[in-house]
Amino acid sequence: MVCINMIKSAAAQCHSVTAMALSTLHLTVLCFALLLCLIGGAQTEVPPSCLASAGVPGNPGHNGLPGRDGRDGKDGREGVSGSKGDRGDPGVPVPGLPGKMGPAGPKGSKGENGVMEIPESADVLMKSLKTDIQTMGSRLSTVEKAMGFRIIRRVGMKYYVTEGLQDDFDAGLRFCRDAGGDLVLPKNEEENNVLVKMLQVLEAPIGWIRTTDRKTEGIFLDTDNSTLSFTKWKPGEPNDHNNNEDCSMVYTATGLWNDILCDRKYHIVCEIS
Ligand code: MFU
Ligand code: CA
Ligand code: CA
Repeated sequence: MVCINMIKSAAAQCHSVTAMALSTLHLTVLCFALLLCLIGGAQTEVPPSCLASAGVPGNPGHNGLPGRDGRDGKDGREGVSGSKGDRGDPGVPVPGLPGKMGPAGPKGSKGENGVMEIPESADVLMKSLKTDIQTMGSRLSTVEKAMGFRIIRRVGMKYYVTEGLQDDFDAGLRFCRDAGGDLVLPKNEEENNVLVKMLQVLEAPIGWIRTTDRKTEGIFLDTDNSTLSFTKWKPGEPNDHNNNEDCSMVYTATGLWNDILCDRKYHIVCEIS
């Protein structure tokens, strides 16, 4: 479009300034512009008679739009080496995998026939463990028997137990043996005191103890006929009152013992050990 306007302007000037003497420079510029327009395919109506006239150059056009971004430049030169880094944390030692198994060595000579034997220390340990297990089993059995009673007191390695029942001496013996124990027979002061306290709980003034002179009058023994290692007879007892007292009891009030008729009915306390 600029080109066409330029030629039109040149043509207009042709008619008015044909007679004017044009400088050689003007003529050259005009013809060059016209030639460029014709090469670009522009449709013009340039008069054939005006090819020689030249116009005045127009004003510069406006700035064009910014071009597209160029391509990336070449890589720069390699930089200077950085300073040495800090020492790393200590590594965690991890054992390596085992190596491959080596080739089999030569076959050894036949050894002597051995004896199947557990090392001394293991043998001693086994015996100790068996003893411990037997002891625990025995203690557990004792505790389980005692647990069948309403009132239970431990004294040393024994349990004194009672259901608070009253009966004659022989019924008392059976009752306690049926429960896996025996009618009580204190073997020391501590046991005698525990028996007294249990009778107090039962509010019983008297309780049976397991000793008689049925075998030999005047000689009080355990029911297995063994002699007594501990006694606590009330002064003057046993007296075999009316020549008819072969069984024994303890007074709750004093803890002292007395021989008495075997068919009396007193509180029964058993011992389990
Ligand atoms: C004492 C005791 C007897 C009985 C009697 C009533 O004899 O030794 O065992 O208890 O009293 C006098
Ligand atoms: Ca007697
Ligand atoms: Ca008596």
